[in-house]
Amino acid sequence: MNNLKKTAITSLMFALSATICFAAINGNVEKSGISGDYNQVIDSQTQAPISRADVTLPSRGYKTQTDSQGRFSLGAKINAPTIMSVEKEGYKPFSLTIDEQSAGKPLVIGIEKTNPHDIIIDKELYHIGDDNYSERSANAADFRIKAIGPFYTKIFNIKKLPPDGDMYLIIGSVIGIDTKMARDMGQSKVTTSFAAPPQIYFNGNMIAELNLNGDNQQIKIPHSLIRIGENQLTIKAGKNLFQTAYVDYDDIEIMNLFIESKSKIAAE
Ligand SMILES: [Ca+2]
Repeated sequence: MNNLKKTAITSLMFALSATICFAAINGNVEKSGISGDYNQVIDSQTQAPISRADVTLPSRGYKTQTDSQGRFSLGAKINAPTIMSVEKEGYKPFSLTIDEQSAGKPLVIGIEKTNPHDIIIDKELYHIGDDNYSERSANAADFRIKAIGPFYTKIFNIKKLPPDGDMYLIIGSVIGIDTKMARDMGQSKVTTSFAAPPQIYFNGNMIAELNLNGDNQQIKIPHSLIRIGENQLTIKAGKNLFQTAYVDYDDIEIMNLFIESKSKIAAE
């Protein structure tokens, strides 16, 4: 139980750090003297512009590429939280939840090169749930992609353990969580009910509950659960705790699942 509490607090901290990070992204913006405002993708280490990166709004079916200066524009009007993805070979999958306000300003997005120990589990956007949701939910005003059902599961390979470090599951972006905490934080506008948090299972063991929406949520994977060879990740939607007549799963969208290894010294 104590662990769950800790996870909730950790999630909260990550949500807060995601907010700070987001502000930094916006704060990083430089204006072009010639062509006015534009969005740009850069290498987070060298600050060099990245050309031909794929920028997508998967739920809108929108896709573009950065130009030779790493610049791109979003062709869609954003009026509710929407997951934007940036993909480039050799770099970690990146996603960011944007809304009307953040999409209205130029974004400078720094992406990071992959490390040899990184394991990409899935780069697709998934809608988990039952397609029955309130318009006031903490999701895009309308989920455009059909739900895959109340859970997501995937088997993937781990070839070797990092020499000295812990493995973290990274969830690139998640929107639509309508827990009490999400409501209290102002993420969800649902006033009449709330849902149990989505649960994350690693090889059949629950390792975390997600109480908040946000980008780059990190969950430590207990060493004892990791196998060399096949491993299974499962994400189960939470249930609406106020619907007793039938089971109503909390509809969420989730994107970019991968595993990063971090040195123990750096993590503590
Ligand atoms: Ca539902």
